[in-house]
Amino acid sequence: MKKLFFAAAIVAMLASCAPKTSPSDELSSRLKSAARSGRIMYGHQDDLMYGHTWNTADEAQSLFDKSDVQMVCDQYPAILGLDLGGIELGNPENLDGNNFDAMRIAARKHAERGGIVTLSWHLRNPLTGGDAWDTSSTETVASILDGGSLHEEFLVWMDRLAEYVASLEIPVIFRPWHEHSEGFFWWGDTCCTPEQYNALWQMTYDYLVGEKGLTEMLWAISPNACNDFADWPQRYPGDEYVDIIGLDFYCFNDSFAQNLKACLDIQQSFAEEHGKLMALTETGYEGIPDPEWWTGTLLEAVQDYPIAYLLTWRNASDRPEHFYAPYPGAECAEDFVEFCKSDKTLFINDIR
Ligand code: BMA
Repeated sequence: MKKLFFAAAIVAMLASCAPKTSPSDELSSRLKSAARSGRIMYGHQDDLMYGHTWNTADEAQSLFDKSDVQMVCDQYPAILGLDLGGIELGNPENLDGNNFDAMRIAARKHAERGGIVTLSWHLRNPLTGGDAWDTSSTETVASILDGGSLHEEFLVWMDRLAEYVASLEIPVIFRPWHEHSEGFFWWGDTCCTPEQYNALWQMTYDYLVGEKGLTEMLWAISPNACNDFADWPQRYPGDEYVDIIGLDFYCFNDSFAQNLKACLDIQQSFAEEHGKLMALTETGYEGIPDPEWWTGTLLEAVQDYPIAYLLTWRNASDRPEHFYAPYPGAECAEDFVEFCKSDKTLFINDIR
């Protein structure tokens, strides 16, 4: 009996000395093993919130089990993308009309099913009062940095975001300040210097992780396209602030696959050089006019890269032409089923 007790005590001691794995370490391992396996996790923005012809906002109480993707291929995406735009003001809904409480339920449901959640943030322009696309001032970033006139106000914006993210109680991939290699947003390359951009990212990280204790997030950075990708290491806050090197790259014409591969080559070198994961953080072809786009173009372009996940944008329920994933009856649905069955992709059942 005594011997047994000692053996149990030694096992317990050894277990307590073993390095602890945090939820975000586990998340990172899941992404790494996908990248190593040569299979890419598929993700869809707002997948459980609404689809081409439906919206959970119209339901009295949603179970968040409906999904355009799931209706087409019988599997939920591995990755669910959600956007926090509006949380900074304390709004009840995000910029695309998703109720934040409903988003919390959807995010948890997705995680319970074995999926992974990624959060982007199309936040308002704190200086002009405009939206994320309001690039009318080159002073916005400077105004919220330490010493800027709106710094304290911006801390309140981050407090609201932090409270919401903590309330999800799941590890997430956080992807702020995206597409900064172009001038789309007030934090883009036409609105701030590389030094200001890097300071913005570092401040966000230090505040959310250091002050607010949000340690269970992986941080993804994602320039848009990359004709000038050679420049983008300058708009990079440093290895200690980033876990995933992303890329946002959409299809507009026939040169998509070729141009995407050229970008992925550069992205892969950068990710390897910095020892980071690689992801295609936003992609898609609005309205998917090519019925064989999924296997014929997208998969063909990405399959030889160690990409952990790719995420296609949303199927807006109020804009019939604005969809990036199939829905029942869509012309590309059959091809998407092939994409889902391919041994190069991972959906939710493949990752749990
Ligand atoms: C864009 C469009 C917009 C949307 C924004 C943020 O690409 O889908 O309608 O508001 O993303 O989700």
